[in-house]
Amino acid sequence: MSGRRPARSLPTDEPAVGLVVAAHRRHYTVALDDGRSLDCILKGRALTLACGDRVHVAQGPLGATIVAIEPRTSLLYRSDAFKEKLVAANVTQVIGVVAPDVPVDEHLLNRWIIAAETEHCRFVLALNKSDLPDATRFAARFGRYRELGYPVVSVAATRDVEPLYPWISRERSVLIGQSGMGKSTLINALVPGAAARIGALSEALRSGRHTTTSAALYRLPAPGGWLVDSPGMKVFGLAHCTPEALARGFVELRDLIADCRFRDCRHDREPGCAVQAAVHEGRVARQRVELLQSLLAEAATARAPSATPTRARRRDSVSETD
Ligand SMILES: Nc1nc2c(ncn2[C@@H]2O[C@H](COP(=O)(O)OP(=O)(O)OP(=O)(O)O)[C@@H](O)[C@H]2O)c(=O)[nH]1
Ligand SMILES: [Mg+2]
Ligand SMILES: [Zn+2]
Repeated sequence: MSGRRPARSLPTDEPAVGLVVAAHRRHYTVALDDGRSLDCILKGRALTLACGDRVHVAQGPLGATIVAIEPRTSLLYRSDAFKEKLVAANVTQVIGVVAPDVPVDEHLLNRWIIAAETEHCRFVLALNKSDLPDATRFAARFGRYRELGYPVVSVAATRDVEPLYPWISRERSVLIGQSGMGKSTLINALVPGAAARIGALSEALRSGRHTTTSAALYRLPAPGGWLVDSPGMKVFGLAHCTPEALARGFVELRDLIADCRFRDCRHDREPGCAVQAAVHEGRVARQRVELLQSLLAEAATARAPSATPTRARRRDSVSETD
């Protein structure tokens, strides 16, 4: 993002191709393949973009306008019955960031994992602020994610981010997490020249705190690699996921679910439920199964006729007002 000469208009009428590097509501910054950076608008409400989207830009009457979007390999987004919030497009990896000095909402963490699995992205859990005194005890809490097969990486954004390098260098990643976990501080440590604004939690009532308000993409030195910084999120609705997709997001339950007697088993009290049998035998964590049940119930409510909006769900880029 940084170091580019901002240009407000294109010299020719030829559409130019580039990468969305900043998204705030319907305004986007596009890094063109020729090296220039352009502030763009998007006409109409049918389309919404996210950082990571490849777009075509043309000069319109209102300035540089995004006229086309290239097909996406992935789209990380969250949704409830009424709206969708795009987080990042074309990512290969989702990095969840947690830290010992902010209460971690583990249900939220599991939702990021499901969102990543649904889009066939790798999920990595970064335990940040490993310099804090209770970091070892904190890390012990997350051993079960490693057991599920997810890399768990301890780092300190303010001291040593080296453990993350092997995971990010050639990937297209998005950092996701609750506010104050240190996502922007990690970006500044990982990306040469990045100047993401960070917030100090110690300030009284958080006034004047530089919380991230919209997503931004930072290129990495290795060709094709980049990182997206996203605003802290308190909720991550998965209303767009089918019951099957939600269940597939639980890696340890995939094979079990195939053995349930009923195809539409809710894994609650149904006879012949292989998931409940595994819970009773201590082979899978009850907490994860409870989360799956609550997600299935939530998805059913979002799909219920009374909850269905008369218009299609509104689509937006993530921002501070979420
Ligand atoms: N001790 C310590 N503090 C850190 C570390 N990383 C970040 N911080 C501090 O944590 C606070 C929040 O950091 P940010 O990078 O703004 O957090 P964020 O996740 O981007 O927050 P939002 O933008 O609100 O989502 C700041 O005061 C940072 O200095 C770390 O590794 N160790
Ligand atoms: Mg931030
Ligand atoms: Zn079942």
